[in-house]
Amino acid sequence: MPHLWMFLLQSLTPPEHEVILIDGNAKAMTRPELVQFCKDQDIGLIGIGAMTRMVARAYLVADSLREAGFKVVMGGPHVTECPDEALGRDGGPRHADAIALGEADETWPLMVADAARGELKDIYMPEVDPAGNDKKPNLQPYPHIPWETLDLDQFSLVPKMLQPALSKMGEGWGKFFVVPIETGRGCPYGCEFCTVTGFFGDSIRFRSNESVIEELLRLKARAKKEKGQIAVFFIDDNLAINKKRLKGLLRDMIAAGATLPWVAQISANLLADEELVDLIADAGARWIFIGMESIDPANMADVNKTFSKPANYQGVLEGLARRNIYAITSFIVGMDNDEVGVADRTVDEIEKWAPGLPVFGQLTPFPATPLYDRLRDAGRLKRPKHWLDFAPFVMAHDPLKMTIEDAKKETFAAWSRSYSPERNWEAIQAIRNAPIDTRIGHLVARLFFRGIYFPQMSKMAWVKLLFQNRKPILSLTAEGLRTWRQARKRRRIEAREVQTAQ
Ligand code: B12
Ligand code: SF4
Repeated sequence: MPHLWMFLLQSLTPPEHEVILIDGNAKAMTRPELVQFCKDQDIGLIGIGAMTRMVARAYLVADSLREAGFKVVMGGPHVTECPDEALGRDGGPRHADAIALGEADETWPLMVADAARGELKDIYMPEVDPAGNDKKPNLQPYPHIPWETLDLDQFSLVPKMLQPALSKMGEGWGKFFVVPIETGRGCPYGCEFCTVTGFFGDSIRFRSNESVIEELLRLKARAKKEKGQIAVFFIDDNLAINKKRLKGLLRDMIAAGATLPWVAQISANLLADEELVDLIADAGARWIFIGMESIDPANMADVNKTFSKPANYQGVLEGLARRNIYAITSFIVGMDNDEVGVADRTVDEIEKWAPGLPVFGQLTPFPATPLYDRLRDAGRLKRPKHWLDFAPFVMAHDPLKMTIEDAKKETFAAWSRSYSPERNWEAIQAIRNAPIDTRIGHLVARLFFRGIYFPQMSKMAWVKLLFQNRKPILSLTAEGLRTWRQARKRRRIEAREVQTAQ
């Protein structure tokens, strides 16, 4: 899925400048290739955005580009939280000529204009109100992102080698895009590990329903033109943070026919409302991402997330599953009350619920979060700048009741159990009454989600995976073909009946 900020800032760029977007996840280039590309294109200013997770790589890219003489500006959550690092004011090397702190909707055009005049400053930050708080963009009006004309090819999720074969199967199979859209910003909940409340603020700003619907309708038209599928990821941190507003938006979407398949993040406490879940289903939702974090209420209290009650998780998932919506359930390993065996305890519980796509991370102290400060003050940070020394699934601090190595093993165990061929078969069996396309979508999603932890980067890895999961694949393929043939037969009979009647 592409990152929204690139498209957003492109739309906010003064019109006399051309913007070229490259997503480092979708279009892999070596650093020399990137430098050459920028020279060939005669690029005047380079903007790089990165989360903490990928900032070390972003710095390397920035260093190569600056060495080649390009001006580099950086923005996004990490540089906002660690501005001195990017500017080399913490004793380390300098990586950026300038940085944008916080939301850059209003500062980006200024940066571009200053760069064009050769007067780039070091730091750009939003204006401050009399109380000393950042003035946040109110999202009304919202910039026009020209989805109808943008080149989305680098983001098709259908592998290139499969596109010709899949296109022959009919409309909608050759290309599949997931497009990020926001309807609001901000979250007041302040979970201890999260950067969102600090970055976007605790007051929420919403776009107008009309502006969201207008964007959805343009995407729907684009999907039709491409003869492909477009799904939307509503990237709001908690789409249902204001239930009344969301109900209004969903009703308006349904009335306007602006109902593409979509995914959104919503916390479990807001999903007990039957009317809301009905509207979510009617408006096209397929998957809801829920930050469940832990099945242990003591852990939830430790991270200031008691509003989300593990005792309610099963009911919430079943309410969604009754409407053929499934959940991506996110868990954190290595919380302070976790002990060895937490993976099995958690997965035992998950397997009692309607199946979803569980993902397991580890408690990670992101800079400028209350969690970071608490662990630093308690002297528990083992790698205080873990992002410069990134190690996958190796915690940066000592958990209280197990070791860093234990947490690594527990994470491995949770992923292995949750995506084993046996579990995949069980999950598909558990939803055997759901429509066939929902079940196929579920299986495909399970095979891809496994790759978050077990990278599946070669054809061989995929062949092996498909072979191991042949049982559900063959069973769903046979049923799918039967359903397709029956539908074709029915259509032919209906056509003949119409002809006879005429
Ligand atoms: C969508 C999303 C994802 C998607 C990313 C897919 C994609 N390609 O977009 C998914 C679900 C896959 C994902 C995964 C992860 N995510 Co995420 N994600 C988000 C989310 C919800 C929305 C991002 C967004 O579009 N925001 C809206 C735009 C407008 O805001 P923005 O990106 O910050 O951009 C603004 C400014 O920052 C600035 N800006 C940004 N970049 C640049 C660059 C330049 C040059 C300039 C001038 C300005 C600028 O201008 C923009 C306009 O104001 C954010 C939370 C949030 N609300 O932002 C978390 C968030 C970014 N994710 C976060 C995390 C931790 C992760 C994971 C590491 C989680 C995990 N444990 O696996 C993974 C990492 C995945 C990876 N390796 O890439 C953290 C990052 C914290 C940090 N300090 O880095 C966030 C902030 C959430 C949180 N709870 O704290 N994520
Ligand atoms: S509810 Fe989600 S976005 Fe809001 S503070 Fe908690 S983890 Fe962050």
